[in-house]
Amino acid sequence: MTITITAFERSPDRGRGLARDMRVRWALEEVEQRYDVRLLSLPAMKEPAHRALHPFGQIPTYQDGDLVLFESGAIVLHIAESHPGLLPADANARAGAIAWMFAALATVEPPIVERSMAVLLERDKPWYEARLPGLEDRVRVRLGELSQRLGEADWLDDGFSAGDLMMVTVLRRLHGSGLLEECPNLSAYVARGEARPAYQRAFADQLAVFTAIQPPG
Ligand code: GTB
Repeated sequence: MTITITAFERSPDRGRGLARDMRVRWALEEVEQRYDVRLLSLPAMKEPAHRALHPFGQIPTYQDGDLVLFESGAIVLHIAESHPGLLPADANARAGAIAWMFAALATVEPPIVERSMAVLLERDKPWYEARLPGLEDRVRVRLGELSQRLGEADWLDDGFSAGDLMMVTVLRRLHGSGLLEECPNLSAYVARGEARPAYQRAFADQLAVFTAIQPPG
């Protein structure tokens, strides 16, 4: 049975790999699973046919035979649990890697997304200039804590895991903000993730979707 995931037909990130299908693509590449991608327009995501797969009318979804999943964290965890390569064999180490996945999604991602949404949607609002520093400080707190914990290590625990995959995809959303560069070990950590061949394949595939819709010239 072929795995099928969904992604934006026209990603608003213009192929920068920031939409959440990127983490699913990367996980599938890490465990060397082939997959198909079904591209969806925004209106199509809100149609009953897609809502049957995703109650919130979003991407990504994951289908493999009778299994239908939504939520990128649940999808990456399923992939990591179904194939070797993304979770340690030792039960305690495995639980630790899963804890890092949750930390990425529940503790580090929210202030990063809140900042991104303000930059994207509130630039023209009278409160924007006053609000941004507070939002950035909340991101800085988490980055500082994460940086302290990572120290000089390559990955959050012993070897690269689904926890690192999730954390790197979350931190990538700060590219261009200057915030990541304030913690050089985190910048290097993200660069290490992005240098992995599986990441590179996933990135190229999602970029090709965007490039294909660009008018020639
Ligand atoms: N918690 C869910 C998950 O992790 O799967 C969140 C899924 C989600 O937010 N999906 C977004 C979506 O479908 C796309 S990824 N949005 C359409 C809608 O809600 O109608 C979020 C995203 C979008 C764009 C950028 N960007 O341009 O940089 C980055 C991230």
